[in-house]
Amino acid sequence: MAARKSTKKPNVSAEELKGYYRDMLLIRRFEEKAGQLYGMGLIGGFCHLYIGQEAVVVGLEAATKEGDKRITSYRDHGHMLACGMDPNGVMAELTGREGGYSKGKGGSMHMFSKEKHFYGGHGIVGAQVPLGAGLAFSDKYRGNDNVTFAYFGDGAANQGQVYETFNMAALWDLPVIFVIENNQYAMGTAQARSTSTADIYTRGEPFGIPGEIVDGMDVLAVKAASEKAVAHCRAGKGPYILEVKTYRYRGHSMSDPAKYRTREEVQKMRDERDPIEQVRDMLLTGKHATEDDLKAIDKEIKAIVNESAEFAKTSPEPALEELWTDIYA
Ligand SMILES: Cc1ncc(C[n+]2csc(CCOP(=O)(O)OP(=O)(O)O)c2C)c(N)n1
Ligand SMILES: [Mg+2]
Repeated sequence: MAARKSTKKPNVSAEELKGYYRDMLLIRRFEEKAGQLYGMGLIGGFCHLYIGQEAVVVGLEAATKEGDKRITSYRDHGHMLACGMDPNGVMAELTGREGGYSKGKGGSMHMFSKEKHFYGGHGIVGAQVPLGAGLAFSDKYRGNDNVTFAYFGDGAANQGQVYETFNMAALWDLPVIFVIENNQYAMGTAQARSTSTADIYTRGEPFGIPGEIVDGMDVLAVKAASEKAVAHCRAGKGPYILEVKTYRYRGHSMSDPAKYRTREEVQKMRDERDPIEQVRDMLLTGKHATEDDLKAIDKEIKAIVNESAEFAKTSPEPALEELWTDIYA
């Protein structure tokens, strides 16, 4: 991989580039705050942070329109923020409060937004993939040109249901983009120890599903790939696979001792490939923004994240009667 400092020219406007910087920074700072609240005991249960992977969702969302859908795994806070869900509602769900997206009853892995077409938040590895194809089926059935983004990890790519889904999606030309967020690890297992193929997207070939590898640390590369995949799906040509190579800086979850990789490996990625720093460099070296402009964005994000933490601490716990609502039986 190339070193971070590059002379690459953005093929987007300065405003767009600043927007991506802002959106990625929101996810980074939000996740750092969630990590702090977890450390303080204010968040319980599982909590999987997205730090390092921000360019994936921000780049993919850059090619979406109203009506498009997204569904993902338990590492989901970034996806929610990137599609425009309210940081207050997400953080308050993490702390299990009434103001959370699931009224405090779902937690980190179980949040949804009908308004933003965000369908969770799924703790069973790979389970969201067939559900994603189902969402795409509903749009095809209705005859609109909406696209569904079904995100899953490199580890999830070894689940059998993924290939049952590939078959149906290809057979019925479903408008679904399978996004493999390849962060190189599934819990403590490196890709090479669990996965027979080096490039996972090639597993779409037997089903006739086209795909490609994308540099997931480069938000503009992700955006370009997203535009291509979206155009393919909207044109009725069926599913598409994007294998986005990325990296998570933090442990698998908050309880990960991280003994399976070296500190140096993580530090090298941070120093040379950080997605936010890359855009920051591009903005400053290309004179698309000044240090002061970026400081103003940093300040705005800090205020949003602090407010979400305050809301998440002060929103009341759900009332006891809520035990009997939003349940099947
Ligand atoms: C069906 C199932 N098997 C195992 C687990 C335990 N588990 C949770 S996350 C995970 C690793 C998944 O890794 P990957 O798909 O690469 O996603 P990442 O955590 O890297 O985002 C495993 C094995 C589970 N939740 N569900
Ligand atoms: Mg992974």
